[in-house]
Amino acid sequence: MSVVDASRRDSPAFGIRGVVEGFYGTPWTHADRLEMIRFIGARGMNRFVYSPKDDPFLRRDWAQPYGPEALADLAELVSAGTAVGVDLIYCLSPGLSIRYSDEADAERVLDKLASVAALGITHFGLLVDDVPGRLQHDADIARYASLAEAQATLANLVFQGLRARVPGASLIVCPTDYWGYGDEPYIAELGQTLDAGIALFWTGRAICSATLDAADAGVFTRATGHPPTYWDNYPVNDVAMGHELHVGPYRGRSADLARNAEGVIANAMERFESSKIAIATIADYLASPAEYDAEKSWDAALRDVAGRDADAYRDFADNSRSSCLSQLDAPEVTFALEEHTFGLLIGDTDRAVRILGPLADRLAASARRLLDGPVENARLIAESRPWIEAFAVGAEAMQVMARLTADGLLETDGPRVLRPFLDDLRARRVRIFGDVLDMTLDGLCRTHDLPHPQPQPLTEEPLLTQKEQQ
Ligand code: 14T
Repeated sequence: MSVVDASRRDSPAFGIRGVVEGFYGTPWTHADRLEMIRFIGARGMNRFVYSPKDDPFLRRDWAQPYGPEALADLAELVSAGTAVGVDLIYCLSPGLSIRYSDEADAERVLDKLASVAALGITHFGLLVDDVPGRLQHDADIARYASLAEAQATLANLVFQGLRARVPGASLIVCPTDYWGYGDEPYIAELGQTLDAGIALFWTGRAICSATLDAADAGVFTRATGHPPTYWDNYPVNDVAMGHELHVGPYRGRSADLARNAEGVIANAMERFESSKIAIATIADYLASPAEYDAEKSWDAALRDVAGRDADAYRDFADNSRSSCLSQLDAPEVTFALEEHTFGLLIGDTDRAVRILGPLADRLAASARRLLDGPVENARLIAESRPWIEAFAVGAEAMQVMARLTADGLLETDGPRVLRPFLDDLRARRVRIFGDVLDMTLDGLCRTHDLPHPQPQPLTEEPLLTQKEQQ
């Protein structure tokens, strides 16, 4: 038996592998959903979790019945999924207003789920994430000792009702506290009270977890009695992450995670086309965690999604790696800038520009290619445009840095010439090049002989006026 086979046996692939439309923002279109189902099905994933946060029929107006058009759309998602091996998990989020103690409310949940079960859906989710962490209705406070007890009671009732109505139905619950060590009192009580057949979502140590591993999954499993299904908040970039574009590869998930976890569902970005890059790498990891090579998978994903612009897009995306998953935000530029700084410090101008000069030229050319087109995946570039435009500014700043350095003018002209680039980059409010370019430019814009940074005139004019006044 080969080494690969042995490692596969030790770290089995995941049973549940999918994507969730679970971001805050404008929901994807129906056409997008169809396309995503086909995209992930072609890559071996088997679940599409339907949970757009801003769809009123799922959250605010959860009890409201669907009209015929919405039902027809859902039916089409189901059949598209069936064709490619992807099952839909339909999720309802009644937590904002539901009375856990009210059996009529439980019936309303069941009626809503039954209305989509009629379309062939058999997997369901009951999501109570991002709702108040305490009971609010007086009747609930009187009836239950804890939020966990109230939610588990409702989920068990719904699960039994589903089983009676839909043969082979499954239910997964997303808890209110959905991240942490996995053995906190709330999640432990919820898990222990839930019917053993109900699955649980969990995002790991944090809302967006840097790592997921089998040891943590084991803690969760022991405390709750249910192995976690990870709701992995990558590549999603909503709420406070809107300035980052998550187009880097999947990282930090251990090769043996499947030992103690049911599976992984990746939360996507509202930016649909851009999400495909990370999702393609996630599909590779989930199919074979032990063999997953993040950079190799990423290269293939970039070719898949960006087509013949993959090299140019890679130059851009290599500088847009900032996320909770990534230690290095911009590896190649970081190296070049470190060399530049070191060359300056040891008085070796040639060394200072040797890496930076050609790299800056290459990145600037890639930026122009992506911005000026024509490009193969126009939607990808349109979604990424604010970040690519900032990338172009940064690449040009590095070209200017290299030229000033080569001409021996960096110290005298640097502050004046580079300051507008730094201000421009900061004003764009998108994260690109991590911190490294900002810090380098900031350092070069400070004049060393002055103890305090001097306010910079916006134009030459006030300066002339000052001189004239003297
Ligand atoms: F369901 C949960 F597992 C979960 O992660 N819920 C949301 C999710 O839909 C959202 O996309 C994600 C990333 O921002 O985080 C959860 O939502 C939040 C997280 C916050 F920190 C909403 C508000 C927050 F302050």
